[in-house]
Amino acid sequence: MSSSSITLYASRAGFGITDTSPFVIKTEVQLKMAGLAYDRASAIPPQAPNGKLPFINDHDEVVSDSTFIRAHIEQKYEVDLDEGLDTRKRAESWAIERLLEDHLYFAMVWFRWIDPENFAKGPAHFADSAPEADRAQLRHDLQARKAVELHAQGLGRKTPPQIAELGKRSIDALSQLLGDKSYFMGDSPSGVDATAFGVLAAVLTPFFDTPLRQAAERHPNLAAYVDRMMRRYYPEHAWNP
Ligand SMILES: N[C@@H](CCC(=O)N[C@@H](CS)C(=O)NCC(=O)O)C(=O)O
Repeated sequence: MSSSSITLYASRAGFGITDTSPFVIKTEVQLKMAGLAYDRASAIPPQAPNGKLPFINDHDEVVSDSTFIRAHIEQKYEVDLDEGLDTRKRAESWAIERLLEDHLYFAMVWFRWIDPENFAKGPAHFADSAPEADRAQLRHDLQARKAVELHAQGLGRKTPPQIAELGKRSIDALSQLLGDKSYFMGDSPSGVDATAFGVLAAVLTPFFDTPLRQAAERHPNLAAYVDRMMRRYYPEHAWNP
């Protein structure tokens, strides 16, 4: 039994960021925004009820999927992570979240998992704890599963320059939408910032060399935003882009 009675089942810190999964970062930041105490436990996707991280156990109630976890904590603990936002701003937040989670995330995943150099320095190491004799096959299987997922999603059917071009358009749009504000919806952070931070930190981490990172680095407001969010929610983390 955890000391706080909410356990966040996360991946782990890595690739220069506080968790290798942007969705885990989103949920962790939203727990922090809600002011809820929680413990972190490392898990792997097959342990999750829906096969994906994150999930939480809140006093023996298990909730999976970052969006449903947010809805659960807002309802149960009577917090509104979009407090002060009107219906238009809430709609914009949802649209930005979809851009991040259903588009830019997958472009980031492609350059992390399918690009051979990035795969070798990053996700290939997920197999390191397997017996040495099994590692090569496990690495192959992990990458092949991601390729199937990206093919089904659609981006995996495109060429690397096309994936870069589409991802860049999302990055350019995010830079415009943020503008000179401190946070996406204004002077204070709201729910969408947890999502934006998770995906943009994964894009901007210096750990991987990708055209998406280059595109994001051309927007000083995005780099400053990730720095701002990192300092606010993970002041202990050494973020060195
Ligand atoms: N819609 C889910 C997406 C979560 C997700 O895609 N998690 C990834 C890690 S970033 C995962 O666990 N993938 C494992 C897999 O697909 O096998 C959410 O919002 O929580």
